[in-house]
Amino acid sequence: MSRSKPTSVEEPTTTQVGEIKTYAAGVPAVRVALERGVHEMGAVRTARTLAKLNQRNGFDCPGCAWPETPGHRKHAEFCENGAKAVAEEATRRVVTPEFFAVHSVEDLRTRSGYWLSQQGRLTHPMYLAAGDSHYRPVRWDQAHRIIADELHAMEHPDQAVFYTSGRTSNEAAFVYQLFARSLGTNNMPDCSNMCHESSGTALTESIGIGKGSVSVPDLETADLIIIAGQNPGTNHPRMLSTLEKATRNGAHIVAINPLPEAGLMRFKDPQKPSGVVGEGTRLANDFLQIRIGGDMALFRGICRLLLEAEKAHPGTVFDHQFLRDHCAGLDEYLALLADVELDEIIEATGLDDAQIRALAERVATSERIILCWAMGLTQQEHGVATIAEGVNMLLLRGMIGKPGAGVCPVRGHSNVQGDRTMGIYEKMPEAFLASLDTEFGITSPRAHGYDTVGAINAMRRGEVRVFMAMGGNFVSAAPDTRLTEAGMARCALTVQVSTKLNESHVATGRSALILPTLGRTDKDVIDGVAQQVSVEDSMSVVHLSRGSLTPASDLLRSEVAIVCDLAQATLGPDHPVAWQSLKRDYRVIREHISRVIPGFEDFNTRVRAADGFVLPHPPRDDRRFETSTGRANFAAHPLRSVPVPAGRLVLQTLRSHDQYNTTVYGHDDRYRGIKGNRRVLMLHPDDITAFGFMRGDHVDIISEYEGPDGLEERQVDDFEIVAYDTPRGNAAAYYPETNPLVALGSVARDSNTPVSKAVIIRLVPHHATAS
Ligand SMILES: Nc1nc2c(c(=O)[nH]1)N[C@H]1C(S)=C(S)[C@@H](COP(=O)(O)OP(=O)(O)OC[C@H]3O[C@@H](n4cnc5c(=O)[nH]c(N)nc54)[C@H](O)[C@@H]3O)O[C@H]1N2
Ligand SMILES: Nc1nc2c(c(=O)[nH]1)N[C@H]1C(S)=C(S)[C@@H](COP(=O)(O)OP(=O)(O)OC[C@H]3O[C@@H](n4cnc5c(=O)[nH]c(N)nc54)[C@H](O)[C@@H]3O)O[C@H]1N2
Ligand SMILES: [Mo]
Repeated sequence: MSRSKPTSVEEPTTTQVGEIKTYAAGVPAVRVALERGVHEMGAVRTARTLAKLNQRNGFDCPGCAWPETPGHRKHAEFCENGAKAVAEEATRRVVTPEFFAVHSVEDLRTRSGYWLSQQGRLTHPMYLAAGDSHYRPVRWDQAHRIIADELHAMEHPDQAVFYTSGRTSNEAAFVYQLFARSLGTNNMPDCSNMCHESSGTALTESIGIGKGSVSVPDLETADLIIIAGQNPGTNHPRMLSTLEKATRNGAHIVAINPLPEAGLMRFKDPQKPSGVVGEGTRLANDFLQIRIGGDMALFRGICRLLLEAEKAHPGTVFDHQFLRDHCAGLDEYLALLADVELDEIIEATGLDDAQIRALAERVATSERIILCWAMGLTQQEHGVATIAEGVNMLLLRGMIGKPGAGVCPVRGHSNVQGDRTMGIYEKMPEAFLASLDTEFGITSPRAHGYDTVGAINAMRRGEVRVFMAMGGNFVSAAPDTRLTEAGMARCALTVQVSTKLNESHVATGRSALILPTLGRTDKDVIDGVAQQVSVEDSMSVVHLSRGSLTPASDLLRSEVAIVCDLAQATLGPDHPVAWQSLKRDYRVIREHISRVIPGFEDFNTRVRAADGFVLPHPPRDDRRFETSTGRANFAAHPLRSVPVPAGRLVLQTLRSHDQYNTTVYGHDDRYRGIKGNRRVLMLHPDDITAFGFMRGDHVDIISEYEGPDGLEERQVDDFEIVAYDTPRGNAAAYYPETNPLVALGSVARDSNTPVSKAVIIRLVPHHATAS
């Protein structure tokens, strides 16, 4: 098959600012998706690929974790951004050894992440020896030997760290954690530590399981859907079809966000005639333009108003039977509510009295309420407390474990939830470890390992010898880019299992390996046998995924094969795990999973059902709460918000419409009307004036973080000011360009998630420091 060579990539420089869009999807979305596909893959490959997306016998979309509507796998279920994620992976461009011979690591370090990813799919295992200037091709067996030797040279297994991004299949994740634990470490940080960790932490404490409790049919039949801190039009576009259906069924939708995100306002379904012409469907009935970090105060204020209403009309607001039969900690929580001042709530949220009362009234009178959220809530210092407060609100109304109601943390990466189920977690519970040990005859370590921030700190102290990443782009996704890079540089060996080139391949340890792997769309054939993998979506549905495209090179290996061969090379032929038989037939891995992880009984049979199968969820299934008290717990955290310090701004770092996390697809943020430049800072027009700037001015951004040793400052240079509809004092800029501003020490209480949505900043004119 002929493949095109890497192309040079133009970096646009002029910024165009247009109108903020008031609707999402529609015809432009389909056109953009198809153009991108044809550009990367050619027409035939595009048609073939999109036809298999989210289909039965097809592959799971690598875009996001939003579920397929049950029974709908026969229709084309994809969205503009899912199609872009596929085009990005299925591109025909390739990065070969000749590419690395031309470009030294030094040279590649000067390139943007956009440029790196645009070069195409990695085709060969590559090795950067200590002191060398270029990556050179290496055989697979040599690569495994290099890693095994370095692992054997460690004084303690905890000198190794095994990171996972959330695209890794269940099967690959399971063998990966089995390898790490066989080696003797729980050092398994993952992208979830930077993502929904606050959700998992809060939900486990409150309802005994860290996963959402609703399904697509629940959303379609809810009468009140609250969407806080999420931008589904860009990040979960298929959710819009579900919301549209909910609206048609009479749901009232409330969007809580500092920004008027297009996808929350109106939706034009590109797959229906009504989406091609006309206004589309109104989605959010109410938009509450909240201040960054104000959500906990809003939920608490609502609970206070619910309490007042209950007092005024006893027995009409609270679900007394649910509270009596299933909850703990109510009295303590109600005592806390008694002290709430509504003025304090108004100040923290920036909303007015009427808005807060109207939402409280809705919450008091709706029969089926669902709370959806994503990064706007989790990546806050008080993210765990905020989510727990949202759950408190639902508990007062008995909204867990009944149809059409519940919690809906909308996950990011397509299998991030499954990876956690499979044991990718630095502190898996004893029951899992014991079961793993019994199944395989190993002794898993019991001491907790490092999470993402913990791993970076250990690297900086020089305590990590080998860092291995199963996918992702650790250097660019992690907070505090410069400190993270410095930490990587202290490792003896960094290993990246990747599909495409990124910053983590050029900010390396003293030596480094790139191991090219198959993606979701690629055919996975081992010893002539076609393999399938499985994934778990945001609503605990497990189903199969099978790629169908010819891989970018014959040398690509599946993640499962890479782990099993590495384990064999490291642990030797006498190790109790039969690594080679796991690698040859993934059904054997699923057999093991079925015995180790509750809910996976008869895995190989049940996963073949058209819609897969649903994992157990005790609160959802029968209002069972496996918490410390055996009941759903009211959380009584002190009220927190994010006031704007004088002369400063609070910055949130978010995604544009044309990126997948650290992978930048293009420089336009279509729905926000910002085109041609990602180094922009969105500010309220009055703030621009108040700070003495004009739109179009270029500034350097300095973040301020009060660390244990005093004030720490970090800086990024040359951002263009754009006027935007955001609350006063609240700014926004894109991730990952602004990650250098997020202090490593700035983490969410209890979940250790980097606070990427509330960075205190000040601005200086760009020229002042440019010379
Ligand atoms: N196309 C595409 N799809 C993706 C991704 C991608 O990069 N591109 N990433 C995937 C991943 S890993 C994830 S985790 C998800 C992320 O999905 P989102 O969480 O939707 O992503 P962000 O861009 O971080 O958007 C955060 C939203 O929260 C709002 N926000 C910020 N601060 C606050 C606050 O204090 N309160 C409230 N109420 N809102 C706030 C922002 O204005 C923004 O609308 O998407 C997944 N899907
Ligand atoms: N400032 C700030 N920082 C953030 C966030 C934020 O909102 N603001 N969001 C955080 C969140 S929610 C997340 S989830 C993390 C994301 O952190 P990561 O998951 O580490 O980052 P990605 O950008 O998704 O990783 C992209 C890389 O994954 C590789 N890849 C893609 N597909 C595959 C595959 O199938 N297999 C393998 N082995 N590799 C593959 C490609 O080489 C690609 O370059 O970032 C976090 N960082
Ligand atoms: Mo994420």
